[in-house]
Amino acid sequence: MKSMIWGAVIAACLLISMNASADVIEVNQVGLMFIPSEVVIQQGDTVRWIWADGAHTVTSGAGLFDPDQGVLFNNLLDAVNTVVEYTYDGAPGEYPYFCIPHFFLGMTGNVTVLPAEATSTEEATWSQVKTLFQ
Ligand SMILES: [Cu+2]
Repeated sequence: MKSMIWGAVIAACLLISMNASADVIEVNQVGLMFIPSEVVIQQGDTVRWIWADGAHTVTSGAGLFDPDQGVLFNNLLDAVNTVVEYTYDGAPGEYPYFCIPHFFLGMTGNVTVLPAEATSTEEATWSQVKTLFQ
């Protein structure tokens, strides 16, 4: 019985650590592509773009015709700036981005931000753990 309880506690702690901490999701620049071009993250997570070669930008927006392009971020991704990071702590939703010089060659990506569930999951898990000791 005791080992079952401790198993549950350890499982609960693992769940908490998985959900409560903000993640960093890596996207690689490979040629004229962002790989993976589509990522799904949680509110508060950070996307890290990693340069490989050439000169690129990581620019928020749906493209060069988007009047809101670059509002959230507009960074060089090149031999000097080899890593770009952005933490999506705004509203959940779709956040397209692109590379300015290669937009017309299809160098685009999208980040889907889901609502953060960390707090509610954490509370639910702890209430389950507490019932084991009552
Ligand atoms: Cu590019």
